[in-house]
Amino acid sequence: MATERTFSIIKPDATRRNLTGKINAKFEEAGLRIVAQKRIRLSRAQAEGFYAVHKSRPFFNDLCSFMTSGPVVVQVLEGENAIARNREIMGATNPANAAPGTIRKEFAESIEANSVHGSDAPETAREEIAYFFSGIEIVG
Ligand code: RTP
Ligand code: MG
Repeated sequence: MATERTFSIIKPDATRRNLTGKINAKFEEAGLRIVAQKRIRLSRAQAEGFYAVHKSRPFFNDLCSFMTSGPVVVQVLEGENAIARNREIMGATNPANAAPGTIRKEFAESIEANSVHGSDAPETAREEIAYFFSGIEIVG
């Protein structure tokens, strides 16, 4: 498997509790390199655009409100098999089902306020990276 890039968000529940460093340590310990990173405040339109795939789901409005409730840290992570590796480290969407040692098991507050986002496939990773970063902001 060649080196791969994935897109990550440290969500508002985690920035509010000052967990950015602890979450980044988990990525780095797992061999993922943070090749781009910025702290931003999502606008409603940016959140709705990012989660457009979920727009008919019952949780869509609450999710967009949550994602705009505080700063987020958007990131590009690089490494062997980075997309799957990152999803392993994040753990299940619902922290009640997340495996021990995962970010969501250790830090998530609820199924919605679950501390991190990670791309689920190569095509979504490419799209999500391009949604937030230009080429010169990514330094491998
Ligand atoms: P993500 O996209 O954030 O990496 O998480 P995921 O693949 O594990 O979860 P997904 O099904 O794509 O859902 C996106 C985000 O929506 C919130 N959610 N809330 N209230 C609910 O039932 C519910 N279900 C999902 C979570 O913040 C989830 O990460
Ligand atoms: Mg998802």
